[in-house]
Amino acid sequence: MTEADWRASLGWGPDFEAGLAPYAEKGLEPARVILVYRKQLKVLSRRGEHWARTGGRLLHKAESVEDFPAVGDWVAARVPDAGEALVQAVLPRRSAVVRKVAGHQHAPQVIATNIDFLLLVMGLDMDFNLRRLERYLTLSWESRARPVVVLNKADVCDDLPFFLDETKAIAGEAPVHVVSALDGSGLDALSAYVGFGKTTAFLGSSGVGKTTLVNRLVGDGDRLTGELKDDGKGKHTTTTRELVVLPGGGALVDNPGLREVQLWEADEGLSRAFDDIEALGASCRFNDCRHLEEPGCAVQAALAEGTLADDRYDAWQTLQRELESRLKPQRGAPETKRRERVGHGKRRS
Ligand SMILES: Nc1nc2c(ncn2[C@@H]2O[C@H](COP(=O)(O)OP(=O)(O)OP(=O)(O)O)[C@@H](O)[C@H]2O)c(=O)[nH]1
Ligand SMILES: [Mg+2]
Ligand SMILES: [Zn+2]
Repeated sequence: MTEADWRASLGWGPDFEAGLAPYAEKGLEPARVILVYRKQLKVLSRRGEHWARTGGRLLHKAESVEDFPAVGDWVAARVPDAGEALVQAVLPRRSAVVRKVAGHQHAPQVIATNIDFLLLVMGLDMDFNLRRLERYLTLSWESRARPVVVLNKADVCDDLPFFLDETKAIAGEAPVHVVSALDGSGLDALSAYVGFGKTTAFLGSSGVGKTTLVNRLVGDGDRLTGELKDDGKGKHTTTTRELVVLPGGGALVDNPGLREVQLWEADEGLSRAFDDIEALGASCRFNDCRHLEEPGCAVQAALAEGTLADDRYDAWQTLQRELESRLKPQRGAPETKRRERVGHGKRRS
């Protein structure tokens, strides 16, 4: 494989080329972060895997933990023949999946970057939860990766049409696939999201079958990605997030199950995940309508008519409030201002 083919197989493009240019002049080469373990990184260069550390300049320039290298990043690195590589810069990201760390108002966690497709895996068993899926979709749209909903464990579900309809009703533009990682049904459809030049990440609660799916898609039955931990009940739980390169090109990122998905920033994400409410909002009388009690609110009208489901609206409001309360710089003041503005917005022409 040529250097160019190697890069292309992992999704390299003109955007990264441009990002690398100033560093290439200094003799740095591109590498992709495949593992982050505390302060240590593992990167993949054309010449193989290397342990790496983050250069002081990068750490110094970083304004938040979001700027630190994360799994999936393309970086400019000095890669010696032996010993640790040194990561000097993170190249601008195509996408970044970021959530808020539970219990910390100001702590983002970058789950993975430069993801093309984010496979949101939900089990067609007790795991099924549309409100949680809405969170995942919001996070996905905000990340700029394209979400794909995967309903797994079709083999244990006795009413597939019902669950499929319910899911499609909230999935918006995201495609929905029903599969069974156990018996292999439906998996062919997922091959469109995996392979040469693509990076595909799997997100979902613990036990939904992410690792089983990854193994199926890698096509090597015994290959378990990441580090697996026996939880004592004979179950294997993924504990490490790792980017795995497929034999034919492309990369997969398996993830430990998320217990909670709290949103970090999701303005755009919320609009896209709730494109039905967004579309209705275009007909509200005021263009800054908050869809609460304003006169001429198309969202409230749809609720009254029953064309918009109450629980869908409630879910949107919950996420909206969650984001607002996080973004609020000081308690009190901004809320008052916003309330004053309600109903006094510009009238649509
Ligand atoms: N019935 C059924 N069981 C499945 C299917 N896919 C996975 N499982 C089982 O579900 C359990 C959990 O699967 P994993 O692949 O480890 O789940 P995971 O999402 O990687 O879980 P974490 O690593 O903890 O996040 C295992 O016992 C799998 O055999 C499926 O399609 N049908
Ligand atoms: Mg797993
Ligand atoms: Zn409105």
